[in-house]
Amino acid sequence: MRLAGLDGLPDAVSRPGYTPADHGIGIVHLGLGAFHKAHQAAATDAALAAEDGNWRICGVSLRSPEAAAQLGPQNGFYTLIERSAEGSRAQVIGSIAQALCLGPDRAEVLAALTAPTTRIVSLTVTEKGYGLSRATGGVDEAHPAIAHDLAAPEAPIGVAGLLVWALKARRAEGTPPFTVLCSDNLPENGHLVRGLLVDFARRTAPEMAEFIASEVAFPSTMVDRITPAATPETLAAAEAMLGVRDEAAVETEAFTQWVIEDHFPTGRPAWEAAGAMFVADVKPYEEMKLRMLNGAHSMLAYAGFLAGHRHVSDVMQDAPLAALVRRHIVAAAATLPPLAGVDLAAYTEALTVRFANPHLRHQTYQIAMDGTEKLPQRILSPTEAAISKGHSIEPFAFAIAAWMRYAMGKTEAGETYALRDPREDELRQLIAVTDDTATIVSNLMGLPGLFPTSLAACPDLHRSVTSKLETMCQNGMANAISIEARESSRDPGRRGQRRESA
Ligand code: CS2
Repeated sequence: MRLAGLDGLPDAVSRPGYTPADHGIGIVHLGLGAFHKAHQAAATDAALAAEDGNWRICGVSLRSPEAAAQLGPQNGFYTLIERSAEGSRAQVIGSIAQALCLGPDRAEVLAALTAPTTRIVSLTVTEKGYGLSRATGGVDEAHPAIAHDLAAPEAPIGVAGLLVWALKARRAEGTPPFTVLCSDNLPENGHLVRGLLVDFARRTAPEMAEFIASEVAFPSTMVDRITPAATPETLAAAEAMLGVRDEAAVETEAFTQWVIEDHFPTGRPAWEAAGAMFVADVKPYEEMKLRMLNGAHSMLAYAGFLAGHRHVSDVMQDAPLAALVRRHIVAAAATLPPLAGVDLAAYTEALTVRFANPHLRHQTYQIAMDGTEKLPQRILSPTEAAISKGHSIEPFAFAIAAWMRYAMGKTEAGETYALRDPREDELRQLIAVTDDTATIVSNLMGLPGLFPTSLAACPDLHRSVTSKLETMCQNGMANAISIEARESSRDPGRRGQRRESA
């Protein structure tokens, strides 16, 4: 038996506090993955229970048919399992009305994007899904979907192409534009996506560029909920809790946070019901989360993976590495301006507890993917801030060196692994041409569009990263972690202040 409705579920399983079929679709979501199911779809479920409205979701995968195949036969229903020290809680979510895959369901996807009832198009397509050039803020012409859509703007397959096409079609029909809500871990994500769409329009539908810049709303948001990829164990756990099979179940932590700029000219669900916070400027919250949570996540993923830790919770059991995680979060916090109402020390403590959650099987290898897309906002931007404030660069240099060691693509036992990074080939080539660590560091720091010039040309950073990478390569990651943790505890001055080195 497979989950397909709400009848007959055990009492311990919570179910929607509204009748899903009574609510129409108001949101098209691109990127129908685990994170969306654990975060925005769950928040929309709470909003629908709190306030009437046609805000159910048409979920779309741009490439993989998997999510639609899982959710379709279940009428969009799936189980969200929350895992915390208090135990596991299962909830069936009813906010997804339709699940599509662009390839086979193209006509339905285009119809949903142009429907006057669609008032929000939200996005979680991962950092690399946009085809954004960080150097220009416009499109990256080499990105496969961008290249395709620039050549064939009438048959789009990527985010920029689809949204510009849909906004143009709506305008021609006299339908107001939808609000574009980017929920990926990018700094000022609304602003970035606006720049992407305006540039794409300039090249393919110039009359739309000014319209998009001035008439379409792109509220920025900070989203937070640690959500591992679902595994066969997730599905088995859901089956044990529900008594029926659920191919779309997902598990997550109890914590959830959503900070949003309240700029939705055509309305929005009552996401406050799920604890969402509406603010005028989301940037300080985004910076806090990207630098403290995601920056530490990336560092612990590279170092932890190579030290043999499969899960984030295993990392937090490794005392020297856990000390470095804490050092990283504290150093990242020191780069931030004070934020009214937010206690960064308490946030630091909460993060270490969340990372240590033994009930969540969050793989270091999952977080380690797409390093070239994640490093700028997570590690490099706080490194620049630390330098300009005269703080120690050691925590950031350690994170950068760990990423470089990871980019070598081989464990200490000699096993190769896929980097799962869009620039994997370039990285491998830059590393393969030499055995000299300092040259590897120069090569990787010189990768076009990755390190800002201020960092690529910083001798202190180069020296520190080289020395740490040498230790990692020669002594192994576990020893490098112990050495780093020992040095940092012996020399607390290095934590807050930059050494007066040559
Ligand atoms: C993680 C994030 O995979 C990653 O890169 O750092 O997905 C992280 O779990 C979320 O941003 C938490 O909100």
